[in-house]
Amino acid sequence: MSEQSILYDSADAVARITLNRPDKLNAFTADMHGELRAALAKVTAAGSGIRCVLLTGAGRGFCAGQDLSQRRGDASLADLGQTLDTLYNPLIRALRALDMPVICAVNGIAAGAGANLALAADIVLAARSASFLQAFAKIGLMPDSGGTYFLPRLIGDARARALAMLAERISAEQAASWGLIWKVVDDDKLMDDATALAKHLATQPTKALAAIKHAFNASQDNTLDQQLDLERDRQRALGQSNDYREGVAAFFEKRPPNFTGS
Ligand code: LHQ
Repeated sequence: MSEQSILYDSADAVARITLNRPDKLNAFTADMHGELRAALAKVTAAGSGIRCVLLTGAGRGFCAGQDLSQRRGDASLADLGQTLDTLYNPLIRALRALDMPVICAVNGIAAGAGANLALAADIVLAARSASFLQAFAKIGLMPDSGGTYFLPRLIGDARARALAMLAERISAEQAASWGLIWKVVDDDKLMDDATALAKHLATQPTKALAAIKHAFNASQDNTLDQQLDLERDRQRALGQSNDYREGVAAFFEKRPPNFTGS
């Protein structure tokens, strides 16, 4: 691989992963999937010390989904189910399963699988000039990479169906006002704000944040009874953590807690 299509750097327990094919609005190639998998493996490697992931894109786009130049002519007849099974679905599952928060800083257009990759994150910030597009129907496809799961849960069935069927682009402001994302920030503030947020989260009780993440993931499908049981089990485990002990001690000593993520 000559050009790296994924950039990885880490500081202060935050791993920043940057989609890096700016000329193609960071559209996904198979190589890029491989590099992204390798980056996530670095995050989860024993002793990495990483406690938060920040995902963003290089250039004027966040991600334009699948690179369609790899799907022209006869290649368009390739088995898309296999592509999803081997590339996109493992990626979405890996991000959702990660035992730490994933922040997504959407710096520009997020289209197709790129939009749904962003929605798989725990907290999504978008630049004011960014936009979201379920582009699939424009090329004869349906939303994938979790789009049909995330969209109705985040913004309701009516808006989700229309977005998917009409393939209409919505602004970051619209996305925030519908509850599709956490918030919109000025373009020139996006990376500073997202980095500050990620650094902050990396100082927080990582096990508790992971439990919060998994509990909210599960609550999408669970009954109240199941959720109460899950909360009991996860809280029981958190009650044995160093960070819980530290949090209570810090409260009584009237000082800020020093959470280690253990
Ligand atoms: C691209 C792409 C792109 C290649 C921009 N590919 N070059 C999963 C399983 C397997 C197969 C199928 O798909 C999936 C999941 C999916 O993601 S399907 C959906 C795929 N994505 C799309 O359909 C979006 C296609 N792109 C667009 O509609 C536009 O480019 C958007 C609306 C994203 C941005 O429009 P503009 O801001 O006007 O930029 P542009 O169109 O001029 O793009 C800039 C360059 O990026 C351009 O290259 P060029 O060499 O002409 O400067 C585009 O060809 C290239 N590019 N998206 N997906």
